[in-house]
Amino acid sequence: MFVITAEEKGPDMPTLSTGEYTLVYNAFSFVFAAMFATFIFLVLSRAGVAPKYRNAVTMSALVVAIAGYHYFRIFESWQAAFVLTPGANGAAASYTASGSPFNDAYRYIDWLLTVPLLTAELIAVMAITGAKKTSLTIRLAGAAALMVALGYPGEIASDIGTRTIWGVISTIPFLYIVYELFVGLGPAIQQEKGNVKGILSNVRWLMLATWGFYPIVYSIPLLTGGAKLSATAVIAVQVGYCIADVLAKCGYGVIIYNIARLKSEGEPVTAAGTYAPASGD
Ligand SMILES: *C/C=C(C)/C=C/C=C(C)/C=C/C1=C(C)CCCC1(C)C
Repeated sequence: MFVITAEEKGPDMPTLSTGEYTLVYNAFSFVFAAMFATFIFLVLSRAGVAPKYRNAVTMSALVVAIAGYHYFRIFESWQAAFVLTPGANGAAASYTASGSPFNDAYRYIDWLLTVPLLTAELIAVMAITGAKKTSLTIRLAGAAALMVALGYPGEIASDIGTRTIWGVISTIPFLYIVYELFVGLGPAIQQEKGNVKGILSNVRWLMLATWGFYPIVYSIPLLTGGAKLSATAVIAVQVGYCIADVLAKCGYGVIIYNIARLKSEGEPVTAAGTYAPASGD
């Protein structure tokens, strides 16, 4: 027999109107579809880029596959966390907590895997090679994993003080990533040619804008009067993360693919019209 402690169970979910419940339900469903569709697109398009850029496209596909799986689990967890309860005396029905916890860990495990991959795919599509490439990848992916791990204790905490402290600590590796994107990657972006230079430069802004969205969403409970689990806070956090994930994973993945395709235009093509195999890169 398992005994579930209050700590493991987590705080109870608030009561939601059917409209509020359905909004989050539909958001999860939409994100699942977007991840699935992006995965198929990337897998089908991968052969259209030169072999040396295929790793970047593969990583994009892995990101949306991992996220799609987790969204499916999050979706199930959301359904299990609520029961439809008829309203008393003719009042509208509502969704009340079932007692089964809504599992926030799926999201963080997803980020732990996908966020380092997102940084690695940016480097994979750039003209950085050798030791420099390895060291940048390790530093950026390491900082990304650290940021996610440090945010988790705050996300599951039921008191605002704990949420604030871990949020602040997790912001340190986040700022380091921003620094590397804008300062560390600067020289490598300057070496790129034509269109690619402009797109890569813009990708950094896309990353800053979409990634910057997560700490804002994380802070919503701090702004809504400290009640972490008010209906408004729960809905805003879930829908907010959904929007950010579609932009930061699907949107970003398609842009990385486009960069790979543009850069492939300069690569040697065989008589059969396919790209020559990579020469030990
Ligand atoms: C696909 C998922 C992505 C790109 C997730 C990115 C997540 C972040 C940039 C999270 C950052 C956080 C902080 C900077 C402080 C508060 C805690 C976090 C983890 C939400």
